[in-house]
Amino acid sequence: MAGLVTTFGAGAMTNSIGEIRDADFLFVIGSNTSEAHPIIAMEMKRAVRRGARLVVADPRAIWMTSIADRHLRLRPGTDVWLLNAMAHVIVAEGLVDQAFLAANTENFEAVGETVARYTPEEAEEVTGVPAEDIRATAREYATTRKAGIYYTLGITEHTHGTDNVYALSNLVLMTGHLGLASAGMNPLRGQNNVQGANDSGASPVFLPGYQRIDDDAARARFEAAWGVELRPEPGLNLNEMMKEAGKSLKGFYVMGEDIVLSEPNVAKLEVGLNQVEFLVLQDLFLNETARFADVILPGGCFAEKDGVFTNSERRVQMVRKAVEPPGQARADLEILQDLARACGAGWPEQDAAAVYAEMAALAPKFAGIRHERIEREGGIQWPCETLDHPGTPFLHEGGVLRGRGRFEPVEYRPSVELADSEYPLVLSTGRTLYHYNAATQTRREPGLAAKQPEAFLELHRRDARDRGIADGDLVEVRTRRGAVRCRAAISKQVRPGCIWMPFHFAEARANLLTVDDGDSVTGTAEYKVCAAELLLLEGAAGGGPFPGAWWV
Ligand SMILES: Nc1nc2c(c(=O)[nH]1)N[C@H]1C(S)=C(S)[C@@H](COP(=O)(O)OP(=O)(O)OC[C@H]3O[C@@H](n4cnc5c(=O)[nH]c(N)nc54)[C@H](O)[C@@H]3O)O[C@H]1N2
Ligand SMILES: Nc1nc2c(c(=O)[nH]1)N[C@H]1C(S)=C(S)[C@@H](COP(=O)(O)OP(=O)(O)OC[C@H]3O[C@@H](n4cnc5c(=O)[nH]c(N)nc54)[C@H](O)[C@@H]3O)O[C@H]1N2
Ligand SMILES: [Mo]
Repeated sequence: MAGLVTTFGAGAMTNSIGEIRDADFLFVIGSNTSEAHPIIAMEMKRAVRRGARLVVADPRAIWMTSIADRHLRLRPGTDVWLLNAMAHVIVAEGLVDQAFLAANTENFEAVGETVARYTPEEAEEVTGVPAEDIRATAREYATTRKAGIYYTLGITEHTHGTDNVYALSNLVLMTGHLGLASAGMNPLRGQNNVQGANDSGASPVFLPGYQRIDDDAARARFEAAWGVELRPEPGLNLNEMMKEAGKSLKGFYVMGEDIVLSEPNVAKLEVGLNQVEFLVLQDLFLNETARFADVILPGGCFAEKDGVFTNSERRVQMVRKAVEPPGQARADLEILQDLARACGAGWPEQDAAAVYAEMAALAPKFAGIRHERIEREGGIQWPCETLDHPGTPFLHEGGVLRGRGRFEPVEYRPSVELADSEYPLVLSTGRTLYHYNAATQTRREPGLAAKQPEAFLELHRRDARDRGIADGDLVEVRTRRGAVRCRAAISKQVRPGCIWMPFHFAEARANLLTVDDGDSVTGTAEYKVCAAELLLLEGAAGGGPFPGAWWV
């Protein structure tokens, strides 16, 4: 979001899911789409079947690479080299969309100068991707009109995540692939309502509707409506908060996150949490973080409350209460309202529809959206500024929202922790089809739990042989921060020298291993790269072929 706000003026997917099927060129980078976004992957499949070209840039072989025209199997963390080299080819071969550049962008010269130094031949040395593949991909992308970019955490979960987004934005701007159907720059959102959470101001910088807290005029509008004074300074981001646990932050209110499972370098975080004086957990279940809680407020799940979720394509959709929350559990909104009243804030009686209407009155992007309208018409995509506006399927039509799209030159910076003689392997982490993040929900579902009952570590046959490890053996994975035990899955998915594990499993927490160094702009941790070593545990019995990836 930070990268896209800077370059285009709006931090969201530029285009819609339904447009994917009509695209002629799909560039999927750092997204395991078929496992993490299966519905979107289905649209991609549909496009490929129609004849669209698909290029996947990913260190791992994933299901998407099995239907791709080309797999750019880059070394982890080298995306800036790959993307700058593609820009190099586009400039060198005169494929820049000059008309779009003149009418809609600024600062191209700076990028032109930078990418001149990023030759495909040198890129091949750094990334491992053949120079000819880089050239061919750049040409195809630049010369196809309906060409879209789709990316997720392989791009953002790095210390240079925002740089990666800038490098991608530069490609979009120099080819003019913006403001058109089936094109654009599409970050596929992770959680069902992460877009809605950002939209409504769950951020240390933004009030609802991406209005900055340090913008005096915006703040004054909210102060008048709420009858309170607001502090102008942005708060701490998530990564900063975790580092301040038990230091400047003595109290924690954790709602809908299992922090000791999903935050990086959790052994260090746990030391801080032990110093925290008061921790409230509002969750559906006693998750791992519950061990640190003083008070637990049982929240109702999605099926136990009314409200809206905003999906990846900015579409605000209704969620309706189907069943009553069990026991003492209550909808999150009711819990928060009661808490505010107990604190003397004097909040009025408001249902979810009234809360949304209040936000719409203060945030122009959503001014035309109401629960009643969605009930009548179905989901609406913002921006939607008036009650008779139909909503916006793709952004930047007829002009970039920022005014002019901004080119941001970026230089390659390596990941913070590289493999060395002591820790010679590169560990990356992520998710699988069968479990959802902290897995508090999916591991309670017997069908899913049976499909994937336990943690595993994927490794290349060569690295297994070097260490005397057989498929299914019990291994210990070690980094400078901690160690976990799980079974080894010998896999064709990972490159030699690289290992991979899911972060879903509480008994083998991948985040005991990861680094907590964050992106320089957003603080997002480098979950995708750290240095590791593997050890075969004595006496571990090989259990025959071990089912790691579901499709191999
Ligand atoms: N089944 C299931 N679906 C989910 C989730 C889940 O837990 N389970 N979680 C949801 C959430 S919150 C999110 S954020 C999304 C995440 O969706 P994804 O980002 O697709 O999920 P990851 O498993 O993190 O996969 C990241 C991909 O980036 C690649 N990658 C790693 N390092 C690099 C690199 O340096 N460069 C490049 N180019 N690629 C790299 C990995 O090999 C992998 O294919 O999924 C959502 N959907
Ligand atoms: N190593 C590694 N770590 C990662 C990642 C990675 O790729 N690698 N990915 C990161 C990413 S992108 C994400 S998004 C995070 C996700 O990590 P988390 O946010 O911790 O995981 P979730 O499973 O999405 O949800 C957390 C909690 O919300 C609760 N919950 C679900 N619905 C509700 C509700 O309606 N109300 C309330 N109050 N609680 C609810 C669940 O029971 C669960 O305890 O993990 C991050 N951590
Ligand atoms: Mo996520």
